[in-house]
Amino acid sequence: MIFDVDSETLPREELQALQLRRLQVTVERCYETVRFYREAMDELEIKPRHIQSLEDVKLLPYTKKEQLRDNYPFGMFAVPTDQVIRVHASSGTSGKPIVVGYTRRDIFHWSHLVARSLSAAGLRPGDRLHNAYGYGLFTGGLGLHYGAETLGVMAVPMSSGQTQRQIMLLSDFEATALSCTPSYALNIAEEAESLGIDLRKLPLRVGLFGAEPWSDEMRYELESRLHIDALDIYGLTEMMGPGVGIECLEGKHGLHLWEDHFLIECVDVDTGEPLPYGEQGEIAITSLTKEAFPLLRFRTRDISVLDAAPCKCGRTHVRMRRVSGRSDDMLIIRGVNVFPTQVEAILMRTETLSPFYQIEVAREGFMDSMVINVEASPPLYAKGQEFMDRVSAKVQKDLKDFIGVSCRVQIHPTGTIERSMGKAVRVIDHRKTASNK
Ligand code: DLL
Repeated sequence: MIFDVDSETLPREELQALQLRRLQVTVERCYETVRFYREAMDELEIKPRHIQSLEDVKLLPYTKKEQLRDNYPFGMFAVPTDQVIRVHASSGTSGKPIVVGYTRRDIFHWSHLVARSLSAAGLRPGDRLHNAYGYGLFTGGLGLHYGAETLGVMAVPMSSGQTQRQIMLLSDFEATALSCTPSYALNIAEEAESLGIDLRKLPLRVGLFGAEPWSDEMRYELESRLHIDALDIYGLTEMMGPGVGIECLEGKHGLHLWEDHFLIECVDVDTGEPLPYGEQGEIAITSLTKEAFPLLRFRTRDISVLDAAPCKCGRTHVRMRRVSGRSDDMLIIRGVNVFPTQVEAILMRTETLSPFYQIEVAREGFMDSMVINVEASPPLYAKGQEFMDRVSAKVQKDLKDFIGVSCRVQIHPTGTIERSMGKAVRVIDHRKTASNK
């Protein structure tokens, strides 16, 4: 069953005609009501009437995160604040966050798109969603919550933390779906195992994991430890929050991005030139229905590939390959580009290692160095140092062969790497801290 069958299976020509109408309205709204856009478009000598086809999106200015930050807190709002019924904010670790606003209609659309996403993941009225995304300014908690209610699913507003209590309630309330970051799901699985609770015996059927990059190897790990289908859900505060796209249960390969509400481009990270389907680049998104916080060509910094091939589920919306990482999280180690998810995939193919890891990067003299700290599985640790040395040598070789970078792999006892409650910190880059001093 498809929740919103007319919109989700719209033939592409009709979908594009709808996108164009909505793009024209959005551009008009931005130009008339947001000073930043009026100035940016005037500078390019572009008026709303110049947008006559979807191709014309290329005429519009990009929007970058820094520009949103410069307009803190409400400078990018396209409606008077008395029409804004909710705000959220990005989790910026330093400086001011990016604040986004929603009108009543925005909240309606967001709830609807999350309901659509949950439905694509196989949820139906009668299901119970244990929602362990954080509630608050972060969009994960309330975003999933409203979507569940809209679909008619019971929402359990757990938020993150208190892992033992989460496990008790997951089991007592007989949740059929779990939503949280993949790293927190792993934390829950590990804690349950240490308490002797077998989560695989619960009615839990599906996991909605996102808000951070993760690998297919992590998917297999979570699927086998929790006995569920683990699906990838994508979104970002600037566009509304979770529910911009999701993998469907049938395809489980690429995330459908809801193109009736978002115009998706993939662009060259350096030049900003639009790229054809199938090429890897940065995802840029234009909102098509948002009232309070419309954005034109927002540069997400997320690196992926778009795929327009039809999906066996029948949905016609373009699919985005699992995000490999953010352009600003990409490590450049002695000239080689490395995403933490690539390292994750190799660590997780090594059975004797546990899936908890952190990457440390530093500069030694003129050379970058990368150390991968990873935990041993208890049986590996019990085998002693010599055996662990052999495993780390093997992983070092795999990393060199598959990613092309030499690094040191340090294996630690179980439980020594920090567990995540939300978005995991995968990289500690001492080069950045050193240059900030
Ligand atoms: O993380 C919204 C969200 C909540 C998405 C719950 C999914 C589930 P932000 O905190 O603004 O919003 O972070 C957005 O997180 O640009 C990506 O870099 C990353 N991200 C989000 N989903 C995924 C995913 C929420 N499925 C930023 N895979 C985005 C990889 C993801 N990265």
